[in-house]
Amino acid sequence: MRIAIAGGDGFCGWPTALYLSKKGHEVTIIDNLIRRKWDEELRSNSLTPIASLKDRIAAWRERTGREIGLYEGDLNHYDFLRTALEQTRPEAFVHFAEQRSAPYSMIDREHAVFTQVNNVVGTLNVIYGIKEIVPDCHLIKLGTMGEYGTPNIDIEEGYIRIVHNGREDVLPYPKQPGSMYHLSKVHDSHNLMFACKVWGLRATDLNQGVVYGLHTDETLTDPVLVNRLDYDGVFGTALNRFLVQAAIGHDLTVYGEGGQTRGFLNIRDTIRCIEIAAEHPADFGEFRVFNQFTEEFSVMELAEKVRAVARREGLQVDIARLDNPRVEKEQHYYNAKNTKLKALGLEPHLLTDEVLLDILLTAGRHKDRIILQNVLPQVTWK
Ligand code: NAD
Ligand code: USQ
Repeated sequence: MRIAIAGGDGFCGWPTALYLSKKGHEVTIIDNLIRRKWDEELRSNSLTPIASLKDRIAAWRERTGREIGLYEGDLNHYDFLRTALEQTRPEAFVHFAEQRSAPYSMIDREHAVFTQVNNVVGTLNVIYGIKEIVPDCHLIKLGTMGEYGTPNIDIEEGYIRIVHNGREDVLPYPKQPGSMYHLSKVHDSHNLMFACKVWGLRATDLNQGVVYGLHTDETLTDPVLVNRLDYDGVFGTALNRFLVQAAIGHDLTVYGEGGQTRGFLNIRDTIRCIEIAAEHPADFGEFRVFNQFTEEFSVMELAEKVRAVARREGLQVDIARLDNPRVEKEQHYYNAKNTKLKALGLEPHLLTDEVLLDILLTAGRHKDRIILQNVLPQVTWK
């Protein structure tokens, strides 16, 4: 299959590009490398030393003989996107290419506006590009579980049956996102649903939970192929942050009471979910929604797991309860459905002590690169 991967230089996109290339697909990456510029802006870095995208692609070619195409540019530039689509004619378009940090989007007005324009306009351009140039192409769009927020009822996969005043309908599940970034994903979902309905496009919205880990079979084959690992207070996500903190004996930064519960998945499952979505495209006119996570944990549960594994390794690790820099429920009901990807063949990699230890050891190997002042959160919601 010809597959375009927008955001293919990022944490989820790079291992996905390698995996799909290995599986024999014709992969083309579209990326403007802006994630690397945000590291410069924030004076931050990936814990792992990542090669330039061109060097990564060259190393993959040398190792496997497989070619990954590259279009370096911005989805917000429609002429650029149109050229990429005309020249590659993808059958599936995987869209990872957004500003994905909630704290980054909450820094100030400029960062909120940037995030929503980058994400919403970029996705609108992808919608119009597919409509104009490759209307049969299946759009696989990364959404987020955070679109739903934390309602006091079970979370369904995209839609909910509602009976109201004696009538009933299946309607989009209510959205209560918790940051300007998460809001951008909700706006994307609405635009996509409309485009599918009006123009008969086919799209799958993957409402992904928090991703942990970094290695996949492919990224492990050569140090030049290593994936990025974010640990800072802006781009680092909960479990990966705790593991890096444990590796340097830093207190684990649980925000508030720690009862915040989310869906989590291993990066190895992210790549497989994309493959499953590509192999089973949505119908024309269908806006399909999958919840893409494998297990639910509260952040305190994760911190306790990390502490136990780290202490077994002889690391002195404690849990700190920081004042929560975010505005969010710290104790709440959480029960989200995630059956659709499993029904299509996903076999989850679960969070075992072995998996935790593997990431902890990787973090330990690179701990000299950690910029200590980036570990504590600095962005607040208020
Ligand atoms: P990332 O920041 O590591 O990668 C995103 C990539 O997109 C970067 O390489 C960046 O340069 C590129 N990009 C951003 N805006 C672009 C634009 N306008 N034009 C071209 N390229 C652009 O993020 P990630 O962690 O790989 O996340 C990928 C996607 O998955 C995002 O849409 C994110 O919302 C979603 N997601 C991520 C997680 C997670 O835990 N990492 C969880 C749920 C959902
Ligand atoms: N948290 C801590 N301590 C930390 C970091 C986070 O307690 O050091 C808490 C947060 O307050 C929050 C939860 O952990 O309650 C998750 O935070 P996170 O930073 O791991 O994840 P989040 O901001 O939600 O964003 C990440 C990705 C985003 C994706 C989202 C999936 O950056 O792109 O959309 O996970 S989800 O959470 O399902 O919406």
